Amino acid sequence: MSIVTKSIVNADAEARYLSPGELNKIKDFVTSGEVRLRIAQTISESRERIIKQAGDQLFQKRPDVVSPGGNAYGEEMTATCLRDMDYYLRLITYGIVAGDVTPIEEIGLVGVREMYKSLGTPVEAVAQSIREMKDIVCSMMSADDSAEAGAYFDYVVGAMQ
Ligand SMILES: CCC1=C(C)/C(=C/C2=NC(=C\c3[nH]c(/C=C4\NC(=O)[C@H](C)[C@H]4CC)c(C)c3CCC(=O)O)/C(CCC(=O)O)=C2C)NC1=O
Repeated sequence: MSIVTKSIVNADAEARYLSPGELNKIKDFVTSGEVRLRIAQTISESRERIIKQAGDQLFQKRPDVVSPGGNAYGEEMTATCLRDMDYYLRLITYGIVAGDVTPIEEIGLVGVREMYKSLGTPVEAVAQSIREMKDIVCSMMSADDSAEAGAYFDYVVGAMQ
């Protein structure tokens, strides 16, 4: 739920007008809207390159995951690994557009550590892949935009630790 919908649901449950605090939060959300949409657009347009380059960086730093016995070893498993990176990058764009990490959390982070554990996927290497995507994304934009975007990547990394 966006901050707008959330505030309205809360206020209506108490049959009251939006409070000054709620209106201020909505104002921040609207003011930052243009920046957030620009970031989401940049990421969406460059998603293939971001994932490819971040994957190359990850496999250079963690050759074990693509070596025999590694979780992403073999063409099919490597493709599945890159697909997971694509999932997280997509969820991050949802968070950026919503100005809220809830969609990322609900779709991709609830029970994530247990899930990767059961798959034999080293979760810290998945977190590393998110860091690599962050570095590439941040190198594509201004310092202000990088700071805004970076927070959502950091959130995902934090949730995997
Ligand atoms: C949108 C929310 C969502 C997420 C997040 C998700 C993740 C997800 N990743 C999976 C597998 C996988 N995930 C990886 C990923 C990796 N292995 C590594 O060593 C690397 C570190 C890493 C890439 C960065 C691999 C290799 C598999 C296949 C594992 C296997 O089948 O043994 C699976 C098991 C089922 C399948 O293969 O599709 C799920 C459910 N699915 C979802 O619907």
